[in-house]
Amino acid sequence: MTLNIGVIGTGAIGREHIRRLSHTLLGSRVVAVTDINAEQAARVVQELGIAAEVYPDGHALIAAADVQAVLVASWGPTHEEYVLAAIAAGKPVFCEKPLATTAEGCRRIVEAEQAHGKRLVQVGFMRPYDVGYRQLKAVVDADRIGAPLMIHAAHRNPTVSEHYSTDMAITDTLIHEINVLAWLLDDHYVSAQVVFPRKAPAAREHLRDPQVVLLETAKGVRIDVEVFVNCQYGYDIQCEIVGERGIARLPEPTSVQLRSEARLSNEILMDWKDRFIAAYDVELQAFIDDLAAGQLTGPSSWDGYIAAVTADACIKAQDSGAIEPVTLPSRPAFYD
Ligand code: NAI
Ligand code: ISE
Repeated sequence: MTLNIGVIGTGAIGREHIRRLSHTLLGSRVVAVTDINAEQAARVVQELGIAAEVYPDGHALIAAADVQAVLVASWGPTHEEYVLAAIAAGKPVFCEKPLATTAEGCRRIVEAEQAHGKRLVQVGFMRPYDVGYRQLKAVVDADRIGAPLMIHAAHRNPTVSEHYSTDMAITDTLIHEINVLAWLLDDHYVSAQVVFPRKAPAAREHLRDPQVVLLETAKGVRIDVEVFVNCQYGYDIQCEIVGERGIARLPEPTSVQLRSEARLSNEILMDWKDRFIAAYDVELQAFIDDLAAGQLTGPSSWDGYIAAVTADACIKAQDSGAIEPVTLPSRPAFYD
């Protein structure tokens, strides 16, 4: 059976997802697209050679009779409205992160989904589908380094657009670590602090970059995440878990090792699209397959909600400089 998907937002990741849904994955086709930039939406349809109708807006797309599932890849502030509309229409929805830009917005989605009575939402947290993170988790779960004590992590982008603000380092960037590190440790956060080193010269005037986020978990694990979005040299994701009797590191992406010009070297990727290309394929294939099997199992709206609650504490900590508590509600049985 082929799942007919409508895609809202045909920008950087929207286009990538349309490509993989149309040409890489099994069991899906894109039958509808929309973007506030209608010309761009039409261009994407043409360039990717697909037979999708271009709709005037997201609500018309969600209502379309042939759209069986929705993928939201528009700007973050529009996500809540479209996810709620998809739930109201009883249609499954894959929503790129963030699920909503506020914890209250995520809460409204969680409540609407529970009122519907069945899971309809998967959030685009793809790192738990990345083979390197899965290997890391397998090492921890098999007790090969003892119980985790600390994590040292880094999320580095070569550069960001002029619209990127200091709080987006949390809501747009750190949000992936918030999700994947809790999943790795099978734990949740209890406090957050943010400290700012000397500012990088490449960072625009309004942006405080880099920043170091210090998280503490319920089991007492201490985590430092460096978020540095003007590092210039590459897109670089690092994660090292220090356990009671060993250390486990996230594998580097594979790259050809070069011996040339008196150097031994490996290339570093520049673009997030390439770093997690396989993980995006796997997460969306899981969405399609789970819907065919009748039950979503990937990152849920509850995961989106608790990530947003944690992000709120981090943003508060950016301003206060203090250690801020993270107070998470308990998980409803609906999301077990
Ligand atoms: P982008 O700016 O390249 O694309 C967003 C598109 O949404 C634009 O074409 C814009 O015209 C369109 N848009 C805005 N408001 C709309 C509306 N009301 N209706 C329809 N279209 C609308 O941004 P990008 O990088 O593609 O990011 C989109 C979302 O995906 C963001 O929430 C971002 O955080 C997330 N993202 C997730 C990634 C991941 O690793 N999971 C990677 C990159 C982005
Ligand atoms: C982007 O929005 C993403 O979600 C990427 O995965 C992330 O690594 C990057 O920093 C963000 O800008």
